[in-house]
Amino acid sequence: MTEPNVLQLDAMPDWMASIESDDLIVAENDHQTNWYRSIFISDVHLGSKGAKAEFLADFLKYHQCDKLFLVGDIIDGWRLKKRIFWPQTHTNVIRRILTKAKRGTEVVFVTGNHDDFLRRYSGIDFGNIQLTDEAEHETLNGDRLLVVHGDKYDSVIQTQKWLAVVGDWGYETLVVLNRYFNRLRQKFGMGYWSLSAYVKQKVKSAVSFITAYEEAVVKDCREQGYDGVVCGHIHHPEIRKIDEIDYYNCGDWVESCTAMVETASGELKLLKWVDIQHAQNKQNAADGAAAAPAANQEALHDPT
Ligand SMILES: [Mn+2]
Repeated sequence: MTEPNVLQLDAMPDWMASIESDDLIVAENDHQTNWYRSIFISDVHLGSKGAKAEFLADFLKYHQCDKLFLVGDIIDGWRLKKRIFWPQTHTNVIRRILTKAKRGTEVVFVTGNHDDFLRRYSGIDFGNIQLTDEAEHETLNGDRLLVVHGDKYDSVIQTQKWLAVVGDWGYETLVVLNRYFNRLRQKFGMGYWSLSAYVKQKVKSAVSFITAYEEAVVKDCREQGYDGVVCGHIHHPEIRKIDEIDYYNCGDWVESCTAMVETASGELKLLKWVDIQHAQNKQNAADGAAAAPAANQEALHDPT
């Protein structure tokens, strides 16, 4: 792998300067929000076409937390180096995160391999946003969790390399197919469904890789004396107890669109955007509102 180039910004982008007068704050206050002790999100891949940025922006709007962990591959620096792709929806995700930080959420940005251009800045703490390669989180029940993206475990796995698996079943093609497939579903008024995640589950080589990966993560976690681990990287959301160690994988916002949350009572659980979307659509229908487009929940009623 070649040495990553540092992304250079000539000036502060307009959207950063305009956070002070953020209209999103008003929008958020107008709606019911779900509060969590902490939220963990990974593998958003902003800057790539596969990123479901609209979904995530919507999720961040309706879910609040004391601590937000970005568990790596939030920005796809690899993709951006090849070609600049940055639509407004991707900016909206960044704005939502910065707005949260500004309003008191502690944001911990754990770097991943696709945003490894940030790793040279690890340790920097600006305001409510901290940049790091690894973090620790203590749950309400006192469990110590290692928070790490997880790409470093690729090299530990003997059987197969992740990239080899990815090459195997034409991952890129699947992600593109998935996009068209869901556009079609949307046309027919159907909700989002991940074709690529489905296919991945059916491919044996991918399954054996995932198992080996999980074991490698848990082994390191135990050696370091943690009770559990929160990671991402393999785009496979999961909650599992492996030999007394809690394994939490946040999933991703390219296929599965999932987030790991710690509830007010200290329990970790997986939220699926698909479920949230269905609940919102149901609510909209019950309110007699016109069917809202899949990623536009602006019409959601004030639930008070
Ligand atoms: Mn990764």
